[in-house]
Amino acid sequence: MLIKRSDDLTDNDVTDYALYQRRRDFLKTLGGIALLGASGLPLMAQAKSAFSTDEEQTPFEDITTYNNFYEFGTDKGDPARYASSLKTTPWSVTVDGECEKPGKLNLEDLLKPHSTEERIYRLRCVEGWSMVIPWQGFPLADLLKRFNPTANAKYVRFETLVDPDQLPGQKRSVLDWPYTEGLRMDEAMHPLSFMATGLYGKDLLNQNGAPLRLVVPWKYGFKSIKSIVRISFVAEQPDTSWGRSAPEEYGFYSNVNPDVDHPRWSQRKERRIGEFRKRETLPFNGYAEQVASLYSGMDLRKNF
Ligand SMILES: Nc1nc2c(c(=O)[nH]1)N[C@H]1C(S)=C(S)[C@@H](COP(=O)(O)O)O[C@H]1N2
Ligand SMILES: [Mo]
Repeated sequence: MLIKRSDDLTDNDVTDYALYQRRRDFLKTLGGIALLGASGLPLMAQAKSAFSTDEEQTPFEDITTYNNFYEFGTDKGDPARYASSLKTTPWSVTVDGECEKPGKLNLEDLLKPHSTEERIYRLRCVEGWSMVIPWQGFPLADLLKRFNPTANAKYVRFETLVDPDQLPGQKRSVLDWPYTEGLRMDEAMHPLSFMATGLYGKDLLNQNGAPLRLVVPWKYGFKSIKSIVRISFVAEQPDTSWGRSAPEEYGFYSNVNPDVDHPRWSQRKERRIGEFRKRETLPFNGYAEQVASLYSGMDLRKNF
């Protein structure tokens, strides 16, 4: 990562995590928290994305050790423990289906036209916990547009790598591999939908879905598919791994919705990792103002 002088910093710059931590510790000593933005950068240097929250960020340690990535096992610690077996270089992504310029791109070519920006998003897992994660990446729409989707492209389907040697959890049938997910075209093109390549100013660790993962902050976390190798424009609503495993529990839309219980638990509240008391879960995970209009006229109990 480029080292820049502080007067060169733009809103796209983020502090290296180690630096961030040192600044935090320094501030704790000073008791000078108010001088800083949530990321630890001096406020002067920080024109934060309008899409970012200024809620307290979950520590790097928690974001990288408390994970769901069933390709490495079902315990929260399994991804951090076993993810070193995933080889992310070389990496390529196939983009195909209803578009004028399909292709298989190596990661460098896929990323080249995009400058990265920071998005500090809430992540709400369907299990009832949440985090605040400072991602780096670029809008999904900017990537999709490069392939000229046709008028037949009504949905986008995403697929994670299949390789049981690198992803040992795939030797078991806890889910139907490959892990797949999908978005309706307008959801995919929404400015909040994000392709992440890093967090806390560092490249993504494997347990968080390196080298490229989706982030859709108004939907339950399982929509944010990791380690993507294929993106397909499709005419029909694609099925999803979680939908195939339990269709009555995991709908296609899976918008965060405190009014629609999971069949086995309430979705009214959530535990923000690091906090003791539970907090209220917000409709669309707090992004209603930006995304509720995508669903006008839809019955969100039926389309859960
Ligand atoms: N390929 C793949 N993507 C996945 C998962 C998974 O098991 N496999 N788990 C999902 C779930 S349930 C959540 S909550 C988020 C967790 O992302 P994080 O570990 O980076 O916080 O990843 C999602 N993406
Ligand atoms: Mo999740």
